Amino acid sequence: MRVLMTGAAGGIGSMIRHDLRAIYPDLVLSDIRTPPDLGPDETFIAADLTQPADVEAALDGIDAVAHFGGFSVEGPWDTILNANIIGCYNLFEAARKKGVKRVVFASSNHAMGFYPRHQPIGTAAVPRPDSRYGVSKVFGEAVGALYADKHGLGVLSLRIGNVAYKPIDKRRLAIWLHPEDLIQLIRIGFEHPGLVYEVVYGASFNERTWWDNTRAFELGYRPKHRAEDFAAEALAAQAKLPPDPVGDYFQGGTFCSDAFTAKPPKPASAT
Ligand code: 15L
Repeated sequence: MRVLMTGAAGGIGSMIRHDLRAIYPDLVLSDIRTPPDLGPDETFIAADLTQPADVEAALDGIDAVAHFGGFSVEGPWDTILNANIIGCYNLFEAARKKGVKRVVFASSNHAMGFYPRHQPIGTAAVPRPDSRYGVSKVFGEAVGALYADKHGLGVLSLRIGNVAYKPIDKRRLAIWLHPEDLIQLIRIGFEHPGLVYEVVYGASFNERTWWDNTRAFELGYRPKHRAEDFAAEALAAQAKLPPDPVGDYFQGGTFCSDAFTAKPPKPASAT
């Protein structure tokens, strides 16, 4: 299987690209900028997601795409529009034209960030994005579903929590995703037979989770990493953070409190 990873120069790309290449030796990396530590044995093609011709050239001869390209946090509308909305559309359209079979789309927990932490949600919950960034992820999931149903691409949308080697605060104890568990989810997206369109949460084995990830388990996901092993460290780090009544209430954290002008939520115990 010839695999392309977009966003290869980003944080997640740097964490997983070597392990991904051990599984898919023909891995092609792509980004708008060259990864600074690109090795001589890695294949890289520069592509600006806003340029359809660039994206089509990157997808030439590719069977499966891990789409991690775009802007990975909240940003100005122009940035989100170009990198995450136009860029994502260009990716799926190029995948259709080039006969790509599978796309794993890096969606985000921020598509659902305005659910309170005390309200567990599954993959069928209505989107409640917490930012322009979150809106772009809802858009990407919708484009993925369209291209799966209308054009027969197999698409897996991963609503990723926080990819890191360990959870760094209380919120991350609920949403953490170890890079190895992320690779397992990408493999499901590429290899699960008969996959049409699926949404799953990108989370490791987190006992404090807010998400019902039954569908991921049905597809064969067995996370190996357990957030609670780092609980003492993460809670000590949390204790040093200033209180954030909005961010601490909602699943999306600071993405919710940033530029928040609505009525502040009542604490969970009072609702
Ligand atoms: C994301 O979607 C971001 O890409 C990442 O930088 C983190 O902010 C993460 O969510 C998170 O919620 O911790």
